Amino acid sequence: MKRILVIGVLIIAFAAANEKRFTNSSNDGKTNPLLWMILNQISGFDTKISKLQDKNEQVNKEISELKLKQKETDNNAGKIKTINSKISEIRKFQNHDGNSVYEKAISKMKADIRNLQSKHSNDDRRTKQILKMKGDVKDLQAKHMQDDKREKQLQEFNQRLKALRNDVDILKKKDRQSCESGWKLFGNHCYFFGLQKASWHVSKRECESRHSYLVKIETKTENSFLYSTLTAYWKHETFWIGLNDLTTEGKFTWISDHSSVAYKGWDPTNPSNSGGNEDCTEIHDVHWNDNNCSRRYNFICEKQIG
Ligand SMILES: [Ca+2]
Ligand SMILES: [Ca+2]
Ligand SMILES: [Ca+2]
Repeated sequence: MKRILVIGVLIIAFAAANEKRFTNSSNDGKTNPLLWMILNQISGFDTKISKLQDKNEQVNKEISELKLKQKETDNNAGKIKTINSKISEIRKFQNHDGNSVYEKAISKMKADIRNLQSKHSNDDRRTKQILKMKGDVKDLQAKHMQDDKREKQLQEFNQRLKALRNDVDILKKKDRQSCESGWKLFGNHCYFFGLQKASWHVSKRECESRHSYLVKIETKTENSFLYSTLTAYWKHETFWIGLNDLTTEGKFTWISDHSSVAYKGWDPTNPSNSGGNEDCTEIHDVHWNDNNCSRRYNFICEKQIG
């Protein structure tokens, strides 16, 4: 519209100039008020046109700037569209099967973590159990070693005890095989030679006070032992023995068990019962002889060993 208005004003001005040239070429317009008014208007229009042109340039400049902004906006819109497209793709991908692959992956990872934690926890528990078992085994080994040590000590103790018992048995055996001081051993019997002269009955009591009896000579070897001892120590000494016929004349028995005489070591002329009063028996040199019981002789006691 502004352009049309400007063009119209220019046409009117051109027409007015032609009219001035053809009507009065010597008049500068002051003589023609209409022309002067038109010229003033044209001048005003020129000013306005100039302003309009300036404004038009400014508008064009703004339009250019707007176009640049529009282009930039369009570019941004393209980018946004691309981003939205990608977002859409991602959402579509995420919504696949109603569950996210990532969520699945995360769930799987969480499950793995839980499993690992559980396994780790189990491992810890097993480790603790193993450590405890190792400790128990160590304690048992130590206890076993102590038991072994005690067992060895016990075995050594038992061996020493056994050795001591053997020693005791040997000593007992020796003791059984030996006679107390002042007694002589023959076989498994001990013999005491009493060198204090006394009657047969006193001698008998002397033996009894020594937990023994007047000797009972049962064998030739026992008789030989007595003979050899008497010959070696008390040659020609006389000793009472346990044989007597106090109960029944002529029937000799041993005082220790009242058994009849079996082995006999009589002197060839005895028993003689000389004077009708020889009921006790003594031994001298190598023979027995019945003699008066009141006579005072040495005596021989006998007891079983042990
Ligand atoms: Ca005897
Ligand atoms: Ca007699
Ligand atoms: Ca006689």
